[in-house]
Amino acid sequence: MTERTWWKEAVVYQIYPKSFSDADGDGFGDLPGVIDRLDHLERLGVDCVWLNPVYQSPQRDNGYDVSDYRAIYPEFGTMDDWDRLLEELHARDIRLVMDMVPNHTSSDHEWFQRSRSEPDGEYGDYYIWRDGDPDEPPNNWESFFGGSAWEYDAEREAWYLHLYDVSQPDLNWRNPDVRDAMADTMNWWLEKGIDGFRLDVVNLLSKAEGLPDGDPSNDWTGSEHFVNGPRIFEYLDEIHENVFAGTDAVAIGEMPNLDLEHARRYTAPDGPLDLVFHFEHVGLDFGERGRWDVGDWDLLDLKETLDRWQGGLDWNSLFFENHDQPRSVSRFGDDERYRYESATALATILLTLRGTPFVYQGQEIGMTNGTFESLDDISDVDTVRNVRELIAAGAVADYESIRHVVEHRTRDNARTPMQWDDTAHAGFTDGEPWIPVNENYADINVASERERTPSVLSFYEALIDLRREREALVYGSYDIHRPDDEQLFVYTRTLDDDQVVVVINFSDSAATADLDALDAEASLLCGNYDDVAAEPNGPLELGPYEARLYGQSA
Ligand code: TEU
Repeated sequence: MTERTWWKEAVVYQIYPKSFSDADGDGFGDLPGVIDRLDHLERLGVDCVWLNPVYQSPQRDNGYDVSDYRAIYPEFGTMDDWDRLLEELHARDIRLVMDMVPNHTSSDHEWFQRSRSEPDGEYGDYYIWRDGDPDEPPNNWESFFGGSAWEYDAEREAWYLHLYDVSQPDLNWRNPDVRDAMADTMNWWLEKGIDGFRLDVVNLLSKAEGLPDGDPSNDWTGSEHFVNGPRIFEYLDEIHENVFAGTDAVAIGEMPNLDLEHARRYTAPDGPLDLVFHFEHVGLDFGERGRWDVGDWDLLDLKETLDRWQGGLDWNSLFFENHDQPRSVSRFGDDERYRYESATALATILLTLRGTPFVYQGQEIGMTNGTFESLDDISDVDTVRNVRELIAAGAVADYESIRHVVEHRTRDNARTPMQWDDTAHAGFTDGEPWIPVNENYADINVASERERTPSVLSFYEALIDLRREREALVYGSYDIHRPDDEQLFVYTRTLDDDQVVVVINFSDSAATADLDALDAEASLLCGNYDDVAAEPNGPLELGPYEARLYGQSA
């Protein structure tokens, strides 16, 4: 029997504040801007906000390079603004989850500055330093953003490890002072009244003893030595004990390269975390060059992955988008012919599978991927470094020959400004936005979505309402039907004597569905097409990307 908790019932809305709403006209989204838009969240019906990092930071990786965990980056506003945001959210019964970055800091952080200048001082052992030949990195591990994961520091005359950008040195979690400092920081925020943390790359904290070379044929060289490393459960249990135990704050682990077996252990009743993010379904479209290629996927692949995680884990985190992923309607749907239909079909999956759904800003209005004419138009450090690396290695000739991959994949797709209305810069800012607005903003924006019927936005609102009313959609068991159907995604959610049947034609052609799962007296609860009969009356005739929910007795 699943224990009932607030975060299982919640729909979470992710805000990437840099691109959400700019109140002071500097082109950079901010906390007062978020406060100005809370009515949108209230109307959408979400229960919780996950806010991407707003701490002091040089912004090389848009805030995942933290230089002070207890201060707000001035372009986002002040600590008073942050306090007001928390108050305004709570006044609307919306919780707040902050983003914590425990694996690395910015190289501007005082800890790193002192670590490099005073090797024998208090912070000397806060990072992963190795002596040795300045021309030869200590091992062959790669940075996720491309190139070696090591940088030689001329001041300390030693190498430091950075699994991400060169400005993001990895903390040394073997050092108990580091673990205490991170727990203190998290407790400091919890005492301010927040409702939990999303923990960045938290399965990478423990590195293998001796830092051995990795297998170069691995997609991310070295990862077998730092993904779910030898002491990871010890570190996470300690965080649980010192930070989360005895509170109802949620602990959400973001975990690259996470497999189901580890996910189960991390979220077991006596495990350290409540929720984990895995990336298997958003890796289905990788190609031969991994992320920097576009590969083929089909509905059977998507169903197989989602179904395996539904069956394998008691409680999933459900997402198709976040600030690191392209727009889901462009990636999994059809953002030209069937934008409304496919965005709402995806919304149906997101909001009716078993687990906690995460809606990323703009997803609720069906925002799409952008166009990026040259590498100079890209802000994302991940894309810029990796593409430069591929060009330098001769793997691709120039930007033009990899442009289709970049436009499909780059994290900038998620970071173009939120589209509020059809005024200049989509109503995001009165100034010059830090990243250009998607060209389609005059057509796709919150105001126009509120006017047109049907709309992606009103569908999200309706489904979120339904999820709140119908407990089977939260706590009900999940069963797939017709797993081998190449066009239809069909499953039931059952709680006691109540059952919801979810039927989705996830294809761009019409489909007929004669479903054993559906009773003659089932009644339509919700759908993304108009004029659908209230009762099934025989086989269903479904249009492209049509989604329907029926209610019936179990
Ligand atoms: O991302 C970590 C990361 O590597 C994955 O999210 C990756 O995108 C995924 O495995 C899909 O391939 C986190 C943050 O979300 C990201 O914005 C930061 O740049 C990164 O950590 C470093 O802090």
